Amino acid sequence: MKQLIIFATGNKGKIREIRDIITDPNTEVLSMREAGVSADPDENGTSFEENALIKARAVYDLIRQKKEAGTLCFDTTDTQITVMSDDSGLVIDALGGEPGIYSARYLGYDTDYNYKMEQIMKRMENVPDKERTARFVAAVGAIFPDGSEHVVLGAMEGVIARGIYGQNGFGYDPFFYLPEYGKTSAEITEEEKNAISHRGKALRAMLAQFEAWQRSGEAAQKTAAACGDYK
Ligand code: ITT
Repeated sequence: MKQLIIFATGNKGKIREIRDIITDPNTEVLSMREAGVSADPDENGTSFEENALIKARAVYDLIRQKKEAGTLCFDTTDTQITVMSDDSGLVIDALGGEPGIYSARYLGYDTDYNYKMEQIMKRMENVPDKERTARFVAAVGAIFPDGSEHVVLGAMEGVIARGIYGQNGFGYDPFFYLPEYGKTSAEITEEEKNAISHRGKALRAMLAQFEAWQRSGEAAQKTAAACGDYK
């Protein structure tokens, strides 16, 4: 059975990282647009976990409706579909956790990230180095092929720098300093970032849960077959 993961995101930076993290050759990853659906639900949850599930449910419902109507734009023969989502953000201790779940919307969704980072650095001008701690947090939500809902969290610790450095990554990476690398997360390679990132950790934990779910399904099938034999 082939595995198809439809990722409920419109963020190209996220999808690029997700594709690099999910390396199983039996698993195909499609963004929601590639799967022919576009959901933009109100992210009105109060936590990363709630918002991740809101996004996953919205895409799951659209896929189910299209499947029932026979209008899916991809072949589902011998394929199990899982919908996953990522709700993530930057949590800065000296700002009481801001921008947190509002990271994408902070100072306006379409506002240039250099401007957003400059404004945050201004607000933190007088914050001493040892109090500039922050973390990227990602909640990966998933709806497995049986409709069950799952969510896991990952975090990457760092420090808010006093300048903008590097071209890799996306969003707030250029001012997120990783002391163990002596670089920002926009200066390390994508491979290095995926190995330590909030998204990498949460996604790998979710894939492990998915594998456990698959194994329990196979075990249940074997038990049913054995009971059938007994009858
Ligand atoms: P989707 O909802 O379509 O997935 P989004 O960009 O709106 O895309 P979020 O609501 O989860 O996603 O907001 C996450 C924001 O947090 C993202 O836009 C960045 O500003 C920031 N962010 C999250 N992970 C990041 C990372 O690895 N590097 C830099 N910034 C990150």
